Amino acid sequence: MIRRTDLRETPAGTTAAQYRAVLPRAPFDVEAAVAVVRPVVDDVRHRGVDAVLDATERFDHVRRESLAVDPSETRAALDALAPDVRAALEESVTRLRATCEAELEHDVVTEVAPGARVERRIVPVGRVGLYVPGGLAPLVSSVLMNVVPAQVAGVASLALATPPQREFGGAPHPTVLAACALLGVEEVYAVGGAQAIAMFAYGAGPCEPVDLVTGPGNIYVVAAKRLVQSVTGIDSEAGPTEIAILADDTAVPSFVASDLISQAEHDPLAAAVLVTPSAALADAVDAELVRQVPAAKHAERIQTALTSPQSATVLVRDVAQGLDVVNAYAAEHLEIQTADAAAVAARVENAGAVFVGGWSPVSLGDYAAGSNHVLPTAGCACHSSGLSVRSFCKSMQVVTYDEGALREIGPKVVVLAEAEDLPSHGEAVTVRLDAPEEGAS
Ligand code: HSO
Ligand code: ZN
Repeated sequence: MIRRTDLRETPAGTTAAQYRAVLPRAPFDVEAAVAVVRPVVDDVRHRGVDAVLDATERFDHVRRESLAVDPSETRAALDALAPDVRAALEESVTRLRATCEAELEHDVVTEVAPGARVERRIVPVGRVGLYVPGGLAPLVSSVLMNVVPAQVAGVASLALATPPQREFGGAPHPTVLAACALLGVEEVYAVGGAQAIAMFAYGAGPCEPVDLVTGPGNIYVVAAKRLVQSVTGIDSEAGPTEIAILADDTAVPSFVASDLISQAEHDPLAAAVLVTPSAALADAVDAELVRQVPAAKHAERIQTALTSPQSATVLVRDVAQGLDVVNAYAAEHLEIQTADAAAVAARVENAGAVFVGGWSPVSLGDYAAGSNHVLPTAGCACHSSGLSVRSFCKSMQVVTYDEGALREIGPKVVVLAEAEDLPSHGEAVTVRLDAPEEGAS
């Protein structure tokens, strides 16, 4: 079912770029989508709320009176939520909050010389727009993954947008609304797609512009995020989900297969990649896929994802070469199911998140591990991190020198200013050095 790529003969010294070339990714042409969404984004920018309502009618086939969801509606959704779903969401929030609180960065003061102080001050972003997709599934877990780190970071103003659904009378999915109420999010908009991102960036009707937009979405949402970057920050351009599994013959084939299937369930463009030195494991996983896929509810999209070129079983000589392959690929999610998994995981350099050992499936991280599931895709894990409390903070340096400290370093500043032929820079220091010393009689 899943194609096989044999890299066992690949010479030592194969570069990351060479490995990347044999592990293709799904087509994700954001530039083409930019051309599609530009008129929508421009319209919202110029006509505001009317443009958002028109786009909602056009794309979601819902004509709403207003963009905002009344807080009484979100509270009613929480009251109607099944108790077991509520308990699961609450436990997920507790774990996520614990990691966010532990990861919150603190101010750092460095005394670089007597009287010379540089402080790094952490400040939360003022206003954030969180996007929660509708799409193939109501991603209620994405509400938690966005809201909790923003709240722990101390973001004062938080708005959430999620598409209206025809089957719920033009309101967003009730479970998504219930999660908003659970977390105390009161500013909720029934707006999806590119128009939601434009609404956040430029403001529309009751929605004031935000400083930062975060959250996953389809290719049109990603394209809109790319377009609004001159006026607002964004978290990342998330593409289709990816799972890579580095496994040896100690792995349980049914576990490996079901984890590949779990992420293939998201999208026909999802990527599932097994990297293994064991041909026996590869065969056993194949057999499991043949057994498990037809029994899955979303068998069709799973089958498409697994049989498309972005998915593969990659045979390697040993775990060391497997590490080279997975580090080059830089998957959104990487599982390590090998002997001494912790030691192997310690050698991973590029992955959005790493799941260590047979008892840490990606699905756990999707919902309730305490980790965040908004992660870099498409190889961006080489330079970017997943969403975290840090994504909602900025740091700024605060410089405080007293007179003695400036007198000490000042001549060196003047020398450097002259070396750059910017003597007026030096003058701003000299004018002080030439002033009578404070405290001198
Ligand atoms: N695996 C997805 C997140 C998700 N899974 C939400 C289920 N719900 C991207 O990391
Ligand atoms: Zn998932």
